[in-house]
Amino acid sequence: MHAWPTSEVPALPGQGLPLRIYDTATSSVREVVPTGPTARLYVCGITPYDATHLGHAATYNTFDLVQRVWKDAGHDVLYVQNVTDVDDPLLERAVATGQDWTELAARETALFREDMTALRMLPPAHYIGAVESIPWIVPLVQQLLASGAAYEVDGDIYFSVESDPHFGEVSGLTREQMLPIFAERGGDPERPGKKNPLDALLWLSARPGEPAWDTELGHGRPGWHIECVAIALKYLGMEFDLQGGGSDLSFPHHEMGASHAQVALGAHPYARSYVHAGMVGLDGHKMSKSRGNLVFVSALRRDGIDPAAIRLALLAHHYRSDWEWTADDLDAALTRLATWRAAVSRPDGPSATSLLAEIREALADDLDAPAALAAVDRWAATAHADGGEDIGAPGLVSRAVDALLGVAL
Ligand code: 5CA
Ligand code: ZN
Repeated sequence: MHAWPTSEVPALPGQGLPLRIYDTATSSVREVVPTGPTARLYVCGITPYDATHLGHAATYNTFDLVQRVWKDAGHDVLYVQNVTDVDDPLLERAVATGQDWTELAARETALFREDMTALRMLPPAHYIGAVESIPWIVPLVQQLLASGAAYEVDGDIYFSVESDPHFGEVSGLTREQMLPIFAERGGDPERPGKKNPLDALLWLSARPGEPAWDTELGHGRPGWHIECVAIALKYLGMEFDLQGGGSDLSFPHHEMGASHAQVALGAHPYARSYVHAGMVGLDGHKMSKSRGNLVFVSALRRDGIDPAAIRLALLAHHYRSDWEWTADDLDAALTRLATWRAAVSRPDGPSATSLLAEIREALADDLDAPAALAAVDRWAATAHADGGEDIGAPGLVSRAVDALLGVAL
């Protein structure tokens, strides 16, 4: 699949700081310094059955900041993202609305690309669909079967969680905590014939009326977790630097993915860090396609809202906190954007050297975007009040805000 066009990242003087970020697996803020010159990042992509909402945008904004901090610290970034373009929720929506599932997926993926472009999210180098990844999924499942880590239940294939001594290390949940979450998030703990209720589906044999592919595993389609594993291993290999997604993916998705890979390759760990963004809510509930309480990025754009303001509204919340979208978020962002634009439009301003250092420090400190915004606010307030002597300052601020926060002033 093709991704979306890139936004130039302006060059900045000096160099950024190493990224410290909260790793779910160790429950701690740690320096995640890439092992080589190229940082390897996998971020779970959308299931394209509805338009991009602000919760998705907040999560992708988080990992866009990760890339910007790494680049500023002198790394290249190899970024991979998937599209879950065949899975139950997509097929169910297609049937419910009388659409062809491939057309639904293609249309929503196209809209996602437009939204990401408008929000200046840096594109992945490899943007890969589940369907495209079937040829890499099949040998992985075969490997798991051969080693006894996978087994059949009525023609479907399951992963045995007991085959991985590290199972549970990503989310840190107990079995009692896992069980209800597994059932809520696509798992089937009650299915008869499974060795362990938590065992996850690797391969689903063909169901009437559903798409299926002819492979060495039989006629069927892949499970969800193995899709991301196959794509990540193909393009990044084991021990890549960071696996990202929203907090609803820590279990079971990232836990299972790590176990699938660790057992199939006999190596550990799958990713060097697991980073999760908080959930954005609306009217008291997590924004979700299934609940339908959504604010779409594309709807805001259609209403003429500047995407830079949408992005500033996201940046005003720390990525790890859960928060509720309200109309005030957008009003505050629009005011801030106008203030910043006026300040960088002046012929000169107060020196911005320390501001650049403050933005870098804030972002390197567990992506503290709200602190970075506050630093720019302070500079803009001084620029309005006193003007300044530095003719390079407005240009430096607009380049720094663009390069580090993805906001074009
Ligand atoms: N295709 C899978 C990942 S492989 C999937 O979870 N797709 S999704 O469309 O449901 O979600 C895409 C990303 O947005 C995931 O990282 C998910 O955690 C995140 N996300 C979904 N809803 C919210 C929300 N309300 N707030 C923040 N992030 C969200
Ligand atoms: Zn995923």
